[in-house]
Amino acid sequence: MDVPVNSTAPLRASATRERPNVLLVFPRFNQNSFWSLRAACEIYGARCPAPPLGLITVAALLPPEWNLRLVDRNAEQLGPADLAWADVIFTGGMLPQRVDCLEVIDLCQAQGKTVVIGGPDATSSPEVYEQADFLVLGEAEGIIESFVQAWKQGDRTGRFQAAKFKVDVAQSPIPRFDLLRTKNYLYLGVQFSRGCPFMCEFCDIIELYGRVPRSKTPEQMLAELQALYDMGYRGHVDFVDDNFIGNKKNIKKFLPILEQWQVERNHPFMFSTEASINLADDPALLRLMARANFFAVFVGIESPDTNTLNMAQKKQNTRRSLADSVHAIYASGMMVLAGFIVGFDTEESGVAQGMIDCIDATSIPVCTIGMLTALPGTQLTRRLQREGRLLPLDIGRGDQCTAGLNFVPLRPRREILDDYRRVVQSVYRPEAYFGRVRNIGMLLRKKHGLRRIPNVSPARTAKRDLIALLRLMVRMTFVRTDLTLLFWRTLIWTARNNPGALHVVATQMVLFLHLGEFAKFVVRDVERQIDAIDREAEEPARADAGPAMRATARSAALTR
Ligand code: B12
Ligand code: SF4
Repeated sequence: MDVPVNSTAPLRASATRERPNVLLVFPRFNQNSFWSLRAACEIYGARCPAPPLGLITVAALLPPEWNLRLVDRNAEQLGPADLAWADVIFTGGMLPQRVDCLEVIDLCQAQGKTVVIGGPDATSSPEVYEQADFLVLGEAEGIIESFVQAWKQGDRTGRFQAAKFKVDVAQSPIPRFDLLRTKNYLYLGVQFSRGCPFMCEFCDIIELYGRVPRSKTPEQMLAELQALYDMGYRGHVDFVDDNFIGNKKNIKKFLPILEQWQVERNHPFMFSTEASINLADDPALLRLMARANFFAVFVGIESPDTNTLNMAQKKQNTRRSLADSVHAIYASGMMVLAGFIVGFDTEESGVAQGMIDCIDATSIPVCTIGMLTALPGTQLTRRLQREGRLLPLDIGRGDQCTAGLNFVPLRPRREILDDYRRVVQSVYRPEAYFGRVRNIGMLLRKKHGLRRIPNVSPARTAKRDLIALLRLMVRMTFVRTDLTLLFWRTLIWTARNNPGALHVVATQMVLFLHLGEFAKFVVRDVERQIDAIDREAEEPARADAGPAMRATARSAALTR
C-alpha cells in the first residue's frame, strides 16, 4: 500500500487553522537602561524586573482551544524547539525593545513561521514593522477577533487597526498570569485603568490610550488579584496605570474594597503605581492608598522651572511647592520615585542647579533623569515637525537617558548635554543618594510612619527577602567597599530609629547598586557626545587652517 510521505499534513493544516500552537515572545529590552535594574535583579534572584502584561492580556483574548506558550527573552532563551513547536509567533513591546523585536521577527520568519506584531511601539511606528506577516495595532481587545477570523479562514498576512480609545476595559479578561514563571521577576503588574486626563506635550500615553481614563470594575480587579493570590504569589504588585488617580471617583470606590480584600488575606500584596502630583492635594485619597498597602508612587515632576512646566502643558505641577507636595505623600507613609527631563525649549542655563536643588529638597532617592525625547505621535513631535526641527529618533541600544534630544534644540546642544551630565553626576553621587535614603527613612517615620511593613508572612517571600538582605550585606561589605560605610550607617540608623522603614530603605539601597553604575555609564556616554561636538567644532577650524599650514610646511621645505 502506498502511504503518502506526508500523511499527517492535512490533519496538521486543519489543526493549525483551528487550534494553532501560539508562541508569545517578549523581546529583550536594551541592556543599558535605567529600568533594567540589573543588580537589583541579582540580589533578589530575579532575571528581569517585570513580566509582559500586554502579551498575557492578548493571550487571554485568544480562543481557549488555542495552545499557548510564552518565552520572555529577558528571562529565557528562545530555542529551536520553541520555534519548531509554534505555528504562529506573537511578539511586540515598547521602543527600547525594538532592536530585539526585529531580530525575533527575522529569526521566526527564517524558520518559515508566521509572525503577528502588536503592542505600543508597533502601534506608534507601524512602518518599522512592515516585514511582520500580521500587524495588529492598538488595544488588542478592539481588534483581535478580526485577526482570529482571518487566521481561521486561512489568511497568513493582514493588517488590523483598532479604533482609538474605544475599548471598554471593564470587558477585558483576566490576563493569563498562569503563563508566567513568577520567580523570574522582581514584581508583577496589573492594570486598573488606561489613559490620563492631562495633556503634557511630550506624552505618548494620551495618544495611545486617550485622555478619558477607562477603568475596570472593582470586582474585575479583585478577580485578577485573586488569580495571583491563588497561584501562590505574594509580595510586590505594580498597578501599571498611566495615572492611577486619573479618575478619582472610580479609584476612591475601589480602594476601600481593595483594603478589605487585603485585610481578609492578611495583606498578601504591597502595591506601587504611577500618579500625577495632584495626588498630594487629596489627603483622603492618600490615606485610602496607604491603607490598601501602597508603598510607592512614581510621579512625573519633569522640571522645577514653572515656565518650562507651563510650556510643556504640565500645568498640574505648577502653582505648588513641589517639595511640599512630595512631603505630603511621604507623610502618608508612601515613598516617591520621580521622573525629570532636561532639554525643554524654555530652559535656561540655571536648569541643572535648579533640578539638583529640587531633588535635594524633595529627598527622592530614585529619579529617572532623561533627555527630552520627541516620541512618535506626540504633540511635541508634531510641533517640532512643523518648526522643521525634528530629527530621526534612534534609541539604538539605550534609552531616553542616552538617546534623547532627537531635535534641533534652541539652546546649544553642548550646553544641554553639559547640564544633563551635571545633574546625573551630582544626584547619583553615593553620599547624595544615601543622604536622601536616610531622609526618607526619617520622613516616613516623622509623620504617620509606615502603616505596616508590607506583609512578608508566606515562607517563600520571607525567605526571598532574607536572602536578598544577606546578599546585599555581603555585596556592600566585601564588593562595594566604596559604599560600606554609607550602607551600614544608613541600615543601622534605620534599624535603631525606625525599623518600620527598613524594608523601603533597604530596597532603595539595593536599587543604588544598579543606578549608581548606570549613572556612571550615562555620564561617560554624554561625555562622548560632548567630545564629538567639540571635535566637529574643531574640524572646520583645522580644515581652514589646513592649507595655510601646508603652505608654510611647503615653503619651509623649499627654503631648506
Ligand atoms: C509598565 C510600563 C513600563 C515598565 C515595563 C514593564 C514591562 N516588563 O513591561 C517599566 C517601568 C520598566 C517601563 C519603562 C519604560 N517605558 Co514603559 N510603560 C509601562 C506602561 C505604563 C504599562 C505597560 C503595560 O503593562 N500595559 C498594560 C497592557 C495591557 O497594555 P499594552 O502593553 O499596551 O498591551 C495592549 C496592546 O498594546 C496590545 N498588545 C501588546 N502587546 C501585543 C502583542 C501583540 C502580538 C498584539 C497583537 C497586541 C499586543 O494588546 C494589549 C491589550 O490591549 C506603558 C503605558 C501603557 N499604558 O501601556 C508604558 C510604555 C509602554 N512605556 C513606554 C516607554 C517610552 C518607556 C521607557 C522608554 C521610558 C519610560 N516611560 O520610563 C522605559 C524604558 C524601559 C527599558 N527597560 O528600557 C512607552 C512606549 C512607547 C513606544 N512607542 O514604545 C509607553 C507606551 C508609555 C510611556 N511613555 O511610558 N515601562
Ligand atoms: S500626567 Fe503623565 S500620563 Fe498624564 S499626560 Fe502628563 S505625562 Fe502623560
